[in-house]
Amino acid sequence: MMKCDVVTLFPEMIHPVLAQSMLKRARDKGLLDVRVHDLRDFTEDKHRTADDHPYGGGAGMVLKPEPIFRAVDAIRAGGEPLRLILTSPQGRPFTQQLAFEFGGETRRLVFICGRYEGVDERVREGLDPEEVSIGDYVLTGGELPALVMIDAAVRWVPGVLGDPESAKEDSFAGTLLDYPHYTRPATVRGLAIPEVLTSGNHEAIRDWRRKQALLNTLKKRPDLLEKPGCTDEERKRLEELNSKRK
Ligand code: JCE
Repeated sequence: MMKCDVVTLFPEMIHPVLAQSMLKRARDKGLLDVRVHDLRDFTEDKHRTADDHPYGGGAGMVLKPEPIFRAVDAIRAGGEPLRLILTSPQGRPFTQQLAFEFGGETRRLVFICGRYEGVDERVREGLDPEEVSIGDYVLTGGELPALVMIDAAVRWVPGVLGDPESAKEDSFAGTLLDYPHYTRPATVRGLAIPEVLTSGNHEAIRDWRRKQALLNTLKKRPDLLEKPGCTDEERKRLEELNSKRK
């Protein structure tokens, strides 16, 4: 069971994503508990102001600290241990390793989503959240990163994927990219599927897929093959394949 909270000025960005496909099914099965908190509910002025101009001047707005502090206080009041995560382009990179960690986390994962120019720096000082980035590009806020992290993490919660092997076998779980997949029809617009897949020879299919995964990785992401997680067997097969290529 994965438990999380999303603290956001835009709860309507979160809800529809949670209501579809795997995330919906995980929630229906009781394997994912997500609570979405509207920052405006933690404001105290008539206009429910959650942002303000930056001290020192300059363009843009900054999320006010108090609504964020109050939202986290309210979550803390539930009494469960928390793991606070601030989504930010300055954060440590989100990886499959961290997705796996989040998926097995027993504490509630609290995603604090920034907006505009970001959050008041005292949120970092006061809450000391882990700062995590989903990649080296700037977004308009932390909602999509929070959803990306929840989506990647929930796959590691036992029972979420139909087949427990799926999480492991998918691309990036090891160091290799995936092999090509095909479904019916056997021929479409003159494009046929590889014959081996209809041979019924499971050993041949396994070999073919392994080889395709290696070739795919070599062609599209050769950098992945430099990584230590690549097994010696994979490296050896790769050198063989490489030497046979013209
Ligand atoms: C965010 C902004 C930097 C000025 C809150 C961006 C995460 N991997 C990521 N890319 N972008 C984000 C992210 C997360 C939260 C916020 N911004 C926009 N970022 C400098 C403005 C505001």
